[in-house]
Amino acid sequence: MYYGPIMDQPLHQQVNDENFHSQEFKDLLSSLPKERGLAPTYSYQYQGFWYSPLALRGVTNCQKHFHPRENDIFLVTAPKSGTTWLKAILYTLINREAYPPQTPSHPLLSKTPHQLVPFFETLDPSEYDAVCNSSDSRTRIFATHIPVDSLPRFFTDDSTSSNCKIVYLCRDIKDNFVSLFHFANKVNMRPSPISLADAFELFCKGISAVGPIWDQILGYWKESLEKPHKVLFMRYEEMTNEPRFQLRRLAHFLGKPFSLEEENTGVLDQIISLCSFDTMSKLEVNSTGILKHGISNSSFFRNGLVGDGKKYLTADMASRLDQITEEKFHGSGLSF
Ligand code: PPS
Repeated sequence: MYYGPIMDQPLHQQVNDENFHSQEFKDLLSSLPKERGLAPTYSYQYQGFWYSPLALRGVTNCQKHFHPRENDIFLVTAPKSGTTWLKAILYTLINREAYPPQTPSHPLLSKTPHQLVPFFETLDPSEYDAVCNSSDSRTRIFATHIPVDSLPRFFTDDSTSSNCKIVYLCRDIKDNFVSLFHFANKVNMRPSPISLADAFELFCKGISAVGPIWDQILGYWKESLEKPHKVLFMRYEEMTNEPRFQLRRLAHFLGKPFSLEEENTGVLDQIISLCSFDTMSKLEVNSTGILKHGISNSSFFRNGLVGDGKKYLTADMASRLDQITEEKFHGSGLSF
């Protein structure tokens, strides 16, 4: 049965389409707790996290059908924490020999980061093998929001021959929530706009894209401490404040450290500049057109500022988020 994307329908219609999901998946949905969340349809709770049907389909497909290649790279993020940015950076970093960042025909100038590095959640299993976004055929780069405990074991299991690496990126919770709120209304996730107050309540209860966000972050934080060779934990704010240091760290983790020559000829700065918010958001490919699920390319670029969340939240909202964050991360060594 066909249950891939239906190209000429917007996302909120696709997920309601009878032919979109297999019977097996529909049976799974009907067995799960459900709530009204940010998505146009119900959100479903699966293995402790809340998903739209589309995202959940990506998780279950990954669990059942994904077979890794030797050096696959998974970029995992909490939604709206800088995925688009790190997709661009990872792609440029991995392919810098084939496509030096200053080349006028660089793929990032004509394709969006989401086209070059697909989200698992938007792929049909039949498409996994066709992903070819690295000059090394043993490596593919995927992105996903799947929590660590819901990933197939081979991602983090040391006993397998797989050398898969996970790059995890998160962001200040207040900025993350505000970015998600704007995105939800911009892409009409619901038939009518959601208020900041309603979105906030859902977010605090964890009923948001792959929420509770704290649990998703904490899972990868712990995994990165236990298996630093498998999981690299990154933060949006650190990428903003010290991009060169973070880029070196990322390149080293992926086994592609910068050579002295690359350092001396400014390759790091060229990657940073090519993938910057300013450059990316002004490219025609990112400011026009829509992705296959009906989301406009421009909706992934708002302002890319650190600390922007505070402008939108009341003092009570900010302190409630801070309090939840403190309680959830207490004793973990992780703080925001
Ligand atoms: S998604 O839907 O999960 O893929 O969205 P995601 O890309 O994670 O988050 C979107 C936010 O990231 C900002 N953004 C960037 N910041 C810095 N540099 C670059 N190149 C970049 N591209 C996107 C984007 O503006 C969103 O943040 P806000 O705070 O809403 O501006």
